[in-house]
Amino acid sequence: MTVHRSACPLDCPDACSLAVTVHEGGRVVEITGDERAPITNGFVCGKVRKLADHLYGADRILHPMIHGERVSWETALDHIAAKLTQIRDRWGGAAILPYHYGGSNGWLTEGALATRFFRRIRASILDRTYCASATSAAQGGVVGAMPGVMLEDYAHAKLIVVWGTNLHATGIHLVPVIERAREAGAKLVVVDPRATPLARRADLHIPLRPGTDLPVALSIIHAMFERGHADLAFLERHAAEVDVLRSRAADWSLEAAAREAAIDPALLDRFVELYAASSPAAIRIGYGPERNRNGGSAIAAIMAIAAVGGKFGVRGGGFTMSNGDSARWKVTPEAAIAEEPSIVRHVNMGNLASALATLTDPPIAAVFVYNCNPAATAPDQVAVLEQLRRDDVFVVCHEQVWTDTARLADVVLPSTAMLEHREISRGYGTMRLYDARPVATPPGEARSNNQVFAALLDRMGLAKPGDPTTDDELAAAIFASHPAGAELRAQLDSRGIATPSVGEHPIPFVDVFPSHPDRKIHLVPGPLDREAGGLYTYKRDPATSDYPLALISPALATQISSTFGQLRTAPAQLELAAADAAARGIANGDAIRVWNARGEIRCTAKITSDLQPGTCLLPKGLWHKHTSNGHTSNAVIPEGFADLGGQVAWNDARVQVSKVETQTQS
Ligand SMILES: Nc1nc2c(c(=O)[nH]1)N[C@H]1C(S)=C(S)[C@@H](COP(=O)(O)OP(=O)(O)OC[C@H]3O[C@@H](n4cnc5c(=O)[nH]c(N)nc54)[C@H](O)[C@@H]3O)O[C@H]1N2
Ligand SMILES: Nc1nc2c(c(=O)[nH]1)N[C@H]1C(S)=C(S)[C@@H](COP(=O)(O)OP(=O)(O)OC[C@H]3O[C@@H](n4cnc5c(=O)[nH]c(N)nc54)[C@H](O)[C@@H]3O)O[C@H]1N2
Ligand code: SF4
Ligand SMILES: [Mo]
Repeated sequence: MTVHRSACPLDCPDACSLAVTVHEGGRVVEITGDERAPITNGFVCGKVRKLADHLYGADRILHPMIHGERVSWETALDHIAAKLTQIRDRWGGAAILPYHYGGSNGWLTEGALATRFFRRIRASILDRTYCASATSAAQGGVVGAMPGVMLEDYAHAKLIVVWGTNLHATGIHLVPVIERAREAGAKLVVVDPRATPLARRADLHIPLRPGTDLPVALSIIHAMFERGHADLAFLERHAAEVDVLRSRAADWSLEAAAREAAIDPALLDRFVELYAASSPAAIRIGYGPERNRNGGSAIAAIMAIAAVGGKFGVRGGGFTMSNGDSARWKVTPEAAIAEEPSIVRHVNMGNLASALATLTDPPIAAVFVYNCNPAATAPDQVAVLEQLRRDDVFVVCHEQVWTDTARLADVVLPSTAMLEHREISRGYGTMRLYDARPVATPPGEARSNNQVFAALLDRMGLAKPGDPTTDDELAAAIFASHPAGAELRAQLDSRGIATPSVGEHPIPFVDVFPSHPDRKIHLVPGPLDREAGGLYTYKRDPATSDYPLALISPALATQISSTFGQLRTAPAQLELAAADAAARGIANGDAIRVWNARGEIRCTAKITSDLQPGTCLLPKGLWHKHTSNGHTSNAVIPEGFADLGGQVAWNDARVQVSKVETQTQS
């Protein structure tokens, strides 16, 4: 047995540093957290502790397959190259759509040779809008690449606001830091439609209706100005467009916002007073507020609260969203890709079904899926499945396990997993960068993304002399193009982990500033104002009398989106409030249907006191096998977008629910 240092590249803010015990034969036997990253603090989540079940489980794809028949890699790659060449000759490269998202958060397996390949065949460009695109747009416009409050620094806060994130599932390493802060007297506020584990223990829980963060945040801003709680000195010195923000917030009294959010206005009043009185105050902004029609404006308004309150400039004060794009890294795989992007058709990934159904000139004739499981994770699932199953659409899926998408693909290629390939990755919560070498032997014939795309570049005559092509060459090209590449390389070589040049704990507005030329926080940035067609303009709830219930689909503790879903045996349960169940004659455990004009889900009901009447919940990432009709929450999620970034509006689904009379045997 050998113990190797590694890192977790999964789509999770924590980016744990790992200690991996590997058997002589290259088989992973144990994974724990190590101490290199202070936030990991020696422990990892249950998902990664049990990674061996994923790596060596019965669902692992071991060999290339064409239409269910095992073939050699040579045959599979020849077939793909021939089909793609045929399609390109007939319609041009834009008839080919790469489809990829969160399976891999590193620069060697997301980007790199896949990007080079699709750029060189001039394929349609996928706009990656499943997640964080409204948030990134808002963050880019308001503060640019300024890092937020470091997770470790929440220990210094006297007030912690957890806004739209369920940390017990999706950011477990912040939980003990918050507990420590509370032991030292910090107050905790949670803004979430659901009574999450933290909300249940909070000093204040604001259970707002999904999609109403915008009026809630604007009303808080308005009240802070009106009550003299705005930090005018900070705003004067460090903020732009203060008056525009103030006038746009003036439409929202606490009462008006509370009505929209279906909450008691006294809760908002308490928020304002508590927030104004507390410093340092940190807001941990999650992805809950972005996934609706108002998402971009909502995130911008929440960030603006911290500026109006003047909460920056002290350790533990301000907000944290994503630190992934922080300018402090400036690590990009562009040099390694060695191919400039060109102007080709863009397709929003949330429009997969309609793009396949309606695009002509050229149509989409091939979909190449990697790092993604759209059959389980895309919106408008019923239409997506129908389109992907068409005989005249060629679907390739490069995957680790037999996902719902792999099962419907024409060609399936087995992929390596984390620990089996080299990966350069960084956290989007913590500011740590890793270079993790392969430590485990891939089972079967699994190959990495770069191996697959290198072979296709060769076969289609697209490789150029001097291209960096192996993982080692790609890694070298990435660091060679970085201004501080040598320094990062030295840190990585000694400990496998690097910290940015600004240090591990920069304080916003002391050590780091917004990356705009004036170094100010922009409260109503022009580009965002134009993109949103008026930033902070509230769009009302899409509920109708036919479909009155808001369906939210947050993360499961046991999976990362749909990843690891093959290991779940428990069937899906729709959580709903007792009043909504009673009004429909539904009891706990009853078989139900959940539907709207897009689709229907058959599952069972779970009555909960965690939700307010009017909101129900079916988690994201379930697989077809988890419901009795093979559809998941995605079947009732329409193709709809937030006001910024083309972000999919997951939580704008509105549904009706009814009991299914079970057939009695005669
Ligand atoms: N265990 C686990 N960890 C994960 C993931 C996973 O699937 N499982 N997924 C990873 C990925 S891809 C992501 S994007 C992150 C997501 O992590 P989070 O930011 O935690 O996002 P969600 O789980 O989508 O939802 C978080 C909370 O937002 C609430 N919410 C829903 N709608 C609204 C709203 O309109 N306003 C407000 N204020 N709250 C709302 C939900 O009730 C939920 O408690 O986690 C990452 N980490
Ligand atoms: N209903 C609903 N649906 C949602 C959301 C929601 O809020 N509600 N939120 C969404 C969010 S936040 C996200 S991030 C998306 C995520 O959606 P997806 O991008 O589909 O992410 P996963 O479900 O994690 O699936 C990723 C797949 O990539 C594979 N993979 C991992 N590493 C590699 C690799 O190196 N090579 C290859 N070829 N494959 C690899 C994994 O095995 C896994 O099957 O889902 C979205 N779907
Ligand atoms: S998924 Fe998140 S918590 Fe789990 S090991 Fe990876 S980084 Fe750590
Ligand atoms: Mo995500």
